[in-house]
Amino acid sequence: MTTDHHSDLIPVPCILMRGGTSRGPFFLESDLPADPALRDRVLLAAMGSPDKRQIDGLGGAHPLTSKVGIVRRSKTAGVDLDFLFAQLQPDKDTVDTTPNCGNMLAAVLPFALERGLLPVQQGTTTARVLTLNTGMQCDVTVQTPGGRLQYTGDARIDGVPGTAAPITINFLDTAGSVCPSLLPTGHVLDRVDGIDVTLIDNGMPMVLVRAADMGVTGYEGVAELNGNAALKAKLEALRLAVGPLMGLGDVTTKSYPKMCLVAAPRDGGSVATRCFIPHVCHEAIGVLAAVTVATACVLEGSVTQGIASVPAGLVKTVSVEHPTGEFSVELGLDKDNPQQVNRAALLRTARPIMRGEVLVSQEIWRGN
Ligand code: NQM
Repeated sequence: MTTDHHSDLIPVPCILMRGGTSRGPFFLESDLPADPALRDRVLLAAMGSPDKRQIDGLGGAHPLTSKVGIVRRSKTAGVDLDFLFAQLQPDKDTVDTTPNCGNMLAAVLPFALERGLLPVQQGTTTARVLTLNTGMQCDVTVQTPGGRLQYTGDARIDGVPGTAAPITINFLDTAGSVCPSLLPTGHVLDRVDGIDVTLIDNGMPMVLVRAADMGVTGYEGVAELNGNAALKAKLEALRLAVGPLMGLGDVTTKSYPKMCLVAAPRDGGSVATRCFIPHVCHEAIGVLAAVTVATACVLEGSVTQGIASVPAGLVKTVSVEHPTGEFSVELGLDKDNPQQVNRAALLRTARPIMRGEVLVSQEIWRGN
């Protein structure tokens, strides 16, 4: 344990990173307590949870800014980095390390290079990252001209102002990340309490439902949807009903499955979405949520059939519309079985916002 010369608080080194449309502190695993229960209490204190405003910590009073990344050099052959993602909530004392987060994942390699876990290459630097939450691997490439990390650039992702250097992520194996398989019920379409749903996990456990079947258009703004208590109650009832069907058990206190309203595209994309993660409407869409929605769009008979408009070909870009723009996912389909998605590639940006130490009380650090 490091003691602080200035005060009775414990300094824990971290870098506050934006990863895609999410933000949170990144830690080296070795800078946090090894015991998971103690580690989680330290993370809650660092983020200021539980408290709606997270006034006593780094959290940004929203699930998308209540995220934490923990990184180490990988212990797995052929893999460079291990990433453990932790989802906290502003007003709850939960630390969920079950699902992955593709947005925070985009910040893993920049953080690792910042902290010297891997050497920076000339031109670009690519690393294989294993997400410990889901056992999933991906290749991430960042811009490193002249052997130096470059964060500025021309890449634009909806949901983040301005432009930045591109970070590409190639997912290698996403099917059944938390659920037992891609389609945990064995069906592309299920009917639950009289509502058609597609229960699917290609990187994120998701429940896809037609917006019209929930009494909305699917083009409403985030504030309007967040203010629709009747819709939220219906979605939550559906979520609790499908949890066991998806092999997820009782999901009452879980941050998954995510609920996604789908509608016909309106802005030249492939499908329109409004995602609840799971109780607050996402300003955009999660990375693996977008991969999962895009996958449903190529499966014959899913709830997106007759709604989604997907280009032909074995390599296709599916443009997932969301409240603040669109998210393009490139899918590679199996040539012998075009109903099978073999790989997914996408673009993100990320950057460090602040390097430093987050301070937590000694009582919490010592587990008193
Ligand atoms: O689906 C939000 C986000 C996410 C998750 C959420 C994510 C993903 O946008 O891969 O990125 O679904 O809670 O950060």
